[in-house]
Amino acid sequence: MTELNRDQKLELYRFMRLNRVVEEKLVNLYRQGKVVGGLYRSLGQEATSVGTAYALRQGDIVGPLIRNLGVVLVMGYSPRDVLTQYMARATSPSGGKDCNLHFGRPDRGVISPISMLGALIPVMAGIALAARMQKKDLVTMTWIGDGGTSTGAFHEGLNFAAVQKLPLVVVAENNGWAYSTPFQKQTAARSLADKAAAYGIPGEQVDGNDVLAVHATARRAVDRARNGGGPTLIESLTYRMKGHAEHDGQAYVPKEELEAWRHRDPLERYGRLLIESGLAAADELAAIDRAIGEDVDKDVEFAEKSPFPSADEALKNVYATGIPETEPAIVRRRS
Ligand SMILES: Cc1ncc(C[n+]2csc(CCOP(=O)(O)OP(=O)(O)O)c2C)c(N)n1
Ligand SMILES: [Mg+2]
Repeated sequence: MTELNRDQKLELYRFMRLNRVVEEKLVNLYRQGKVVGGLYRSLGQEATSVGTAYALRQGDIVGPLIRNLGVVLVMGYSPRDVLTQYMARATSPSGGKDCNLHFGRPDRGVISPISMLGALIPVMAGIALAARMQKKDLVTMTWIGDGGTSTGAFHEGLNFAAVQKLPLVVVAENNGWAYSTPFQKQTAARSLADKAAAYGIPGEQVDGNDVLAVHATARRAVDRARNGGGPTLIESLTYRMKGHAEHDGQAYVPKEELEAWRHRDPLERYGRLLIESGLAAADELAAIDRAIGEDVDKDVEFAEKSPFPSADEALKNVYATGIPETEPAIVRRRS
């Protein structure tokens, strides 16, 4: 495995900052009633999204969850698309027909994030199987919360991927809570990584607030998948610093627990590491932060000035019409 160079390490910082700034702007817009629907934050979890997705390369395919803003930013989504989408504007990727991160980008290898917990694992296993049948060299990656690991789809998908030795990486993001259910009430297992043994695949646990450790672990799993070694289950230990969504005041979360995790903020921690290791000067990081803030402000302005869709657009692009121009490749191979 090759070490990340300085530019790549700074890029990780940039993506984590971008992840945080876009969400902070969204909170302001939410409080002004300008976000349509819920706002699902990833405060404190940015290192997990960014560090894992950064281990992939062009051509790989991801199935993120709505809390994985950092993943889609790494995969090339623009903050402008994210902001207009959250605000249901006509200029958004779905033309204002859907909200939050419910939009895919096949050209960027992103399957639309959905809300049916666990269902992405069989979907991504299926994509990995189809890719193998088409002799395409690609790895698939998906994310699941601690709560989502209790679903039947998690078990079925992971078991199938393991038996078929599919190139799939599953990142179990253990942030301590599934809405108001704490980890101890979610599973009797000691850890989510332990569950890998039942499927006969490697399970690795990583400090989810240490972006370099997350990246190294994901990179190992991606390399294993690419080299025919099958799936890996990564458990990223992190913490949900906000409620389930912006409307949830998380009154059920013990204050001391929240306070303890506040000191482990992944972005502050990584910024300190970059400075202390001499990789970046404090004013260099401050300049990155400033530039991101200014860019995102422009995108917020664009989104605010964008119109809502007009009524006559309501039924456009809702249903597929006609026969797709390209047949699925598997059908083509038979003829
Ligand atoms: C199959 C299914 N069951 C229930 C829900 C409702 N639901 C959405 S998010 C959520 C909690 C998820 O917790 P977790 O998997 O730990 O992810 P986190 O929110 O912590 O990122 C629930 C119960 C759903 N979307 N899909
Ligand atoms: Mg959770």
